[in-house]
Amino acid sequence: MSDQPTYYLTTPIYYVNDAPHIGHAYTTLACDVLARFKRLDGFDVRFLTGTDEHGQKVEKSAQAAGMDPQAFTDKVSKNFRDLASFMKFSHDDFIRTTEDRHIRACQAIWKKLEEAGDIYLDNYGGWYAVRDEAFYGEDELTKTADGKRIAPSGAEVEWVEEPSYFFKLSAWGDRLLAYYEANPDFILPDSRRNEVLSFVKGGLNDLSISRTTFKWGVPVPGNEEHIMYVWLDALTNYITAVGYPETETGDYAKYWPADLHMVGKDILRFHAVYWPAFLMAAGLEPPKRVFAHGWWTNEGQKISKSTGNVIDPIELINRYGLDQVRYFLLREVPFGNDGDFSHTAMVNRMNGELANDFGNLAQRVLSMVGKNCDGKIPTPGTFDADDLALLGQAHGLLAAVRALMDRQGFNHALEAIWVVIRAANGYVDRQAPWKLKKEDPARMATVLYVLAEVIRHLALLAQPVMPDAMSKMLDQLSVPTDARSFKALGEGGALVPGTVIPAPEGAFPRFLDEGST
Ligand code: ME8
Repeated sequence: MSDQPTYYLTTPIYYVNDAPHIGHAYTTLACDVLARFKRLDGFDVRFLTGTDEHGQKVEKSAQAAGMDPQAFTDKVSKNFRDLASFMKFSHDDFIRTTEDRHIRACQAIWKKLEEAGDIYLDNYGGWYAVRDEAFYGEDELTKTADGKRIAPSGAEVEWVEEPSYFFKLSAWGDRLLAYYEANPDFILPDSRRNEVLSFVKGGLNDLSISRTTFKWGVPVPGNEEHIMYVWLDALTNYITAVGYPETETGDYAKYWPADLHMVGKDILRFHAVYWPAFLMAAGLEPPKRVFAHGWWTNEGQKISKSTGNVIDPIELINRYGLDQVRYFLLREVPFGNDGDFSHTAMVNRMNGELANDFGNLAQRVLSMVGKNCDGKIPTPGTFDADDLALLGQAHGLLAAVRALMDRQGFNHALEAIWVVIRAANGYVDRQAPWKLKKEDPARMATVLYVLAEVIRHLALLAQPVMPDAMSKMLDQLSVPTDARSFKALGEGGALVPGTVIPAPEGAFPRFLDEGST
């Protein structure tokens, strides 16, 4: 077996009740950036995404569309795959819960839970929100003026009464708390961890894990009157995709436990409470981390179909460009917090940070190399203190960015890169290489070399967020494609003087606002 370290990360699998929107694109984007970062940093990465195709919510949506549920899920799931390719997501696998491999894995984990004595048959009577596919206690609900009961998520609940299998979740509270205690970074950010801790400390009820009143799901092994609760089915996708029930060899042995389940804050409880309890009960290891990010609003409004303000990621990208949107989404908000999308904020970041700060830096430097150095990487002389300070900042960047990415601090990682971009712009202004052409060409060569080398660092490190623009920038520095991993940031990777570079082309156009909203 190779000793290359592995990194297994997953997105939620999205319900196929509706078209993908910016929220779905955001979670998968964050994972894509991390997957690309880890690959460039030498890891054997497995990046999983997919669609959650069973359950009452999907069944109802299929009925509303007048379609058979399988035909309906085939159609909607394709929209998610199309978005993934449009956004150039680099997932290694796209799982659909209607696949045979998944049905096998679900039935296998069910049997393990049953053998372990963690499942019993009883009757369920309680409140259920189809929109959330979740059960709620009476004390969690509020009543509207017209007498409807509403879950904390805003979803309407209905009374459900039927025979049901239960999972003995109540028996797992102490073991979950011990797991959280032993693994302080299991739930990030910390504020979310505290929420989960107090939920579990408040005592856990057994969980209804089967339904009998509809059919669109995985049959319970041994009692086909029941289908498995859609969340037990859905969560199992994370092990299906690494070959469960085969655990001794193959991908499971290689990649499990997952390094990261990335989720939105709405579904943290399922991932940080139910899922590790299911896994421990089945004798399997829990994942290493669940990160719950925040919620996007649109110009201050909750994104919802009923208000008609759903942001279509494809429209956004057609308007602003893929890398620009990728950058904005991860730069605008401290990852974990809620964020508000606005066209003004988007255009400001595109023009200020991409076109001005970074784009101009590269454009100015590369044009000077083109004009004043015969289009070749110049040969530097001895570096002075100003040169060494800037080079030192660039050389320190990988370690800083890596530490931030390891805690999913995307915006901080981008800020760290921009600190060096701004420092490089300050250096250009101070050193004024355009003046040196006549006065001191040898010094000009040194200054332009330092700048080209710093731009190489910046472009390499920004690749995960903006793969196309950075590939273009690295092409313009004639960095060979096999010298674009982070290994090239170490010794021996520096630009080779004399290398011919092509005529420069802007990586980031300025966005001219044509009276947008
Ligand atoms: O919950 N802002 O699927 P789902 C940020 N099938 N992220 C958002 C968002 C917004 N406004 N809206 C959606 C499910 N998301 C289950 C998951 S996993 C085993 C099963 C993102 O289609 C965010 O990641 O409702 C959220 O957790 C997810 O989409 C919910 O997707």
